[in-house]
Amino acid sequence: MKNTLRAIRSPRIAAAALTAFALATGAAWAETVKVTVDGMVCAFCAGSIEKKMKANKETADVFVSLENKIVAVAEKPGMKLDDALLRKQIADAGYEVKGIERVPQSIAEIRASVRGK
Ligand SMILES: [Cu+2]
Repeated sequence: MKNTLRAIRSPRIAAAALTAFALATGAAWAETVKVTVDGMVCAFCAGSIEKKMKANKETADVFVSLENKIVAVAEKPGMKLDDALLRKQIADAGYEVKGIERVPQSIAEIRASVRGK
């Protein structure tokens, strides 16, 4: 029991447990494309990337965190953004993409976790 509690405190295992719970209960499932971007230094950088991401027809919502170097893009239901296209769009705008991952979080959850730091 003690080990179980310790395991649940691990963020990775907690996330896995949440995933299992959401799948088991059929709760609304969110996946967000989380891009780590280098070179954003001001609100203008953030705004221009946000605008670019919003122009893609697959985009439902965008959240940019300058401090955390995050550009999070939510996709419209049933639509999928092309990672290579996002990479190119951000690079063409003059920023460096450090990584792209799909995370099991909504934009609101990412925003909340960033604010909580
Ligand atoms: Cu700037």
